[in-house]
Amino acid sequence: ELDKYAPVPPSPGSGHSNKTPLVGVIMGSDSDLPVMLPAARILDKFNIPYELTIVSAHRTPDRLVEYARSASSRGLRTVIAGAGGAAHLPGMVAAITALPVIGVPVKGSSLDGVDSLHSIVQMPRGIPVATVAINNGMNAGLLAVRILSAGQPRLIHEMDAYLNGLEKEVLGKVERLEN
Ligand code: RP5
Repeated sequence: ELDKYAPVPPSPGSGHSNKTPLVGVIMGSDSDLPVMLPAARILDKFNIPYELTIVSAHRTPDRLVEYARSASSRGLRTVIAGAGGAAHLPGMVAAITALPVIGVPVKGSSLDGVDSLHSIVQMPRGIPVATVAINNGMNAGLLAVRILSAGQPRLIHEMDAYLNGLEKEVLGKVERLEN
């Protein structure tokens, strides 16, 4: 069953272990991959098992329904969905599964990604999609970690360490600039 959602391409990180995936990273097209890979890299960094695949809302509607319907029972805890243009993938997934869905607006060849941003962020009443900035797959990964960290001390601790790392990085730059 899980093989149907085999990752593309294989990740060098720990996310693609034999463990049951907790996060589904999906995208409308392989052309979205450069934007979505940073989400996968974050999940690797936090040792969170995930699956990564293509699900297109308009080109593979049956696959979309099957993916979203089975997501929770297969063990997923959250879904990150990226798409460009009239980006209905995250909203459709959120309509079918009760899991939290994070939408990544992908910048296409026109309208600078604002079309995708509006499509994802402007979900009507009742079906929320947590939307990150245009092309910001990394933040989608980080938000997924935060969602999973509720009640998980290991992840809270590692996220705190990550934030400390960001702070140190900036303070190091301040130091170099001022001295
Ligand atoms: C959307 O259309 C995809 O999410 C992608 O961002 C965009 C273009 O897809 P391709 O024409 O590159 O396959 O469905």
